[in-house]
Amino acid sequence: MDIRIIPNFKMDTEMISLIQKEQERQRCQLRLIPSENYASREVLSAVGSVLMNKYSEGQAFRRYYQGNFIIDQIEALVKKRALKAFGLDSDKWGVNVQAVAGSIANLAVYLGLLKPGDKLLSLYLYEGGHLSHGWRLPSGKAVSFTAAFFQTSYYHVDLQTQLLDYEAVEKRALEERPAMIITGGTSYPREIDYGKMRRIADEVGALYLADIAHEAGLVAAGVNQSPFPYAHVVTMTTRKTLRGPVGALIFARREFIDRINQAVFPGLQGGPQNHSIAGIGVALHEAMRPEFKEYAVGVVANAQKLAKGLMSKGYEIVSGGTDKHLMVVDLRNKGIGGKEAALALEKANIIVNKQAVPGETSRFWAPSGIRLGTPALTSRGMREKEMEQVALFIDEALRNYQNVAVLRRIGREVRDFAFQFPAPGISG
Ligand code: DSN
Repeated sequence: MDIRIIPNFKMDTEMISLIQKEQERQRCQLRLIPSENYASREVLSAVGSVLMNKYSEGQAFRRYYQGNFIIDQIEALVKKRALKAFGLDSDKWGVNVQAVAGSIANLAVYLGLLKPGDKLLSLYLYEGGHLSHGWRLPSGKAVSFTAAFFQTSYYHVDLQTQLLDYEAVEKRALEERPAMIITGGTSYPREIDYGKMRRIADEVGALYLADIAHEAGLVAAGVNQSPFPYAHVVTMTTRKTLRGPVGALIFARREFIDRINQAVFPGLQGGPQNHSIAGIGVALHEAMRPEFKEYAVGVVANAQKLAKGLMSKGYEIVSGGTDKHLMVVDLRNKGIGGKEAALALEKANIIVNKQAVPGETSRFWAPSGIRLGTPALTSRGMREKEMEQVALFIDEALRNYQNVAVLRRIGREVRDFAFQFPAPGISG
């Protein structure tokens, strides 16, 4: 297969062979990790372009180095598209497009708006939060730098319903008196009541950060609720449901954006990744087309269908379903660990990740569940009918998780199945 986006890359046969193998893997496997997707050929072209040859520290039209006339126009265009994609008024909101990843975006928010030692309140990691929201091990050891520089505290889901209990969140906020309340993360499968979270933040005098890294594309398409009417700051990554490159966007109300810009550069980063910023711009352009709305509707319908298919086979889905693109399967009733399940599924060409579950009773590296999502499969044109088949593949593989011969046979069937659906950026 040709790597058309980098046509001069023909001499390093060792590297080109590895890239081709990864392309092939992405084409022949069912990729169910909810934070992954397929970027379009146009996004890949922007990211693989000469824009990465330029240094451009500073903000658009206010750079430290010369030669940024074109880069300035690119960054200004991406900012304009970012505000438009989320329906925001530029008099009220600013956006920073330079953070290289979601964790850095969140750190920039804390460094820009808080003082070291201030307290954060966020969702407990095992119930769907994120490392960059200030995770400490139960022993108290800080795992991320966020926890080293800021005090952290957590709110929880209700262990019966596995849903956020807003009264409990309010109680926790009143006890902890945080400087910032954070929502979002990596695996909470339900809509969040952003209005309630803002009211709780106001009650304790906290700022409210909504991290919508996972559901950014669903929010842009209007398929999931928007936090923008309520949050002071919204962060997101761009390579998940938004189908862009690695990168992040930080939206902040006008009074906060300058401090956040300063925290990104010179606070945390040097020259911005202009190629990724352009790729984000292309992805935002795609996300404003009517087909993207259809895509986002499909992502959620597929996730709901897949959850239903698995539940009909006796799998426990955390919170009983999903409002989004992802679900967490608690495997404790099946007598198989999340790690064994993920390794067995990989042998069958089905790629998921092991995942802690609410009320986790096992170790973090060998948790009790797996996490599945539909953004990548939906990008390949799979719909609800195909989700029935995907649920059958998963169930058969998990029932035979110790039988390598059966897993290999399922793997061949999965490969034939996957090949029927073009992979954007590779075969589409
Ligand atoms: N790695 C991302 C995810 O899979 O959700 C979060 O950083």
